[in-house]
Amino acid sequence: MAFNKICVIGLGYIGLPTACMFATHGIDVVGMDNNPDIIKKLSQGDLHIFEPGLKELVEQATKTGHLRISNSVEPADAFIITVPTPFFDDKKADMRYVEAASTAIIAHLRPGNLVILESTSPPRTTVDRVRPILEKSGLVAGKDFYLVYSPERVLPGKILDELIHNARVIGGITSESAEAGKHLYSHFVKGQILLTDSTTAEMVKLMENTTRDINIAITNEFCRLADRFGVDVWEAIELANLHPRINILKPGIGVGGHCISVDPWFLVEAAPEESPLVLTARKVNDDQPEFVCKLIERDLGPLQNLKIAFLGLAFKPDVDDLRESPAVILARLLTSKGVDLEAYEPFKPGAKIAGLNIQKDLSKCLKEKDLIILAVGHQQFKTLDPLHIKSLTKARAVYDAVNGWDKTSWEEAGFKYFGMAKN
Ligand code: SAJ
Repeated sequence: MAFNKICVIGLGYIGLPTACMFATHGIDVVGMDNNPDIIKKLSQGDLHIFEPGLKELVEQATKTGHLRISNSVEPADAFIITVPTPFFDDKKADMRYVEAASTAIIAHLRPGNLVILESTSPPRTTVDRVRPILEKSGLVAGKDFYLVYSPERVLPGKILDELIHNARVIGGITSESAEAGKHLYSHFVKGQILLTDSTTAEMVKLMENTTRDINIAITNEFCRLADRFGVDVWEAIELANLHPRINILKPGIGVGGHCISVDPWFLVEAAPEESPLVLTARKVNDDQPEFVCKLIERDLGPLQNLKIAFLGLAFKPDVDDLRESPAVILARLLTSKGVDLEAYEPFKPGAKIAGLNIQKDLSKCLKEKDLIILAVGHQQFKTLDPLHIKSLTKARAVYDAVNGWDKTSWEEAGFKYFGMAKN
């Protein structure tokens, strides 16, 4: 089976790097997205997202002549669906993008084609939702064309390296489908390629992200307990982690992004009776911004009319993604308390978020303030020099919600330092 041309549907954080990987490994790739702004930007050589090394990779892929950007699906040997799977307000999976992408393939599907779903999806999506749509073509999945679920498992911030080196799970609806998937991904994947069925592969992905969510929930709960008992949670975690079988994660202001804060809901929706722990972890992590807001209020007194410089809006350090960001939720909570809050996000200075004041310039953001809150541990925030910051602001207090700053240095520079569950 030869894959001379593939069509990647959805050019976001996963689709764009994946399309480029194939193009730089000699396969003709049509990268398709139906967002005109994305198409326009990419066609001009600009990127709509930030990921280390991605701009260079897109340039490299474009130079090879193997990558073409388009606003429609085209006939190909393989189709890869990398569209978002968000949730609705009631936390039920919104599968409209996956269904639309599958529908767009129908007219182009030919015998011998391979269709791969990479988007994180509820269990049985491939067999129960994608398969019937594709079979409207008159072709039978597993007989006339191959159908695979292969989860993306790359970490934002390390996507390019992990795409190549992570183990890749390939779930076929038949073993021939899985083999076809293996054949395609072998073009660039250097990690192990492991074959299974599509529903197992869907579960693998959901289990990974749910485990991480639960591990973060317990550390956030430890943070609340440590605060209650006057314990420095960061010190306690460091000591506990010296145990050979313990690895407690870092507490924070909550869990965000488009993956870990979303995917566990797919299990809760599909089987609520079997997933009480998953649901509880979700609730703990979703409540964390509220908990942090209460701590700030307790430590700083009434917040009304306080002028705050709020550093960071991304869902985690050193990424530009603001989706489901707990920093945005915390900033909104503080604003709702009557705080005069101005936020600064270096990875998306031009971001516009309803109800939030966003300043494009760090110095201007710091200028006439009473308090500085460190909400995201971006490297460029962690390395700020307290003495230099002192010269830029009249604020003399900092609240470090992510244990990103050295208490002594800030105190020596003349700031009152408050840290979440930190002595
Ligand atoms: N977080 C903490 N404490 C920690 C680690 C993370 O509060 O110790 C928070 C982060 O600040 C962030 C959230 O959790 O708000 C998620 O961050 P993350 O770095 O744990 O994960 P993501 O969402 O960037 O990427 C995850 C990864 N999954 C796992 O590590 C199991 C990645 O491998 C997946 O490919 C990705 O989800 C995805 O696309 O599903």
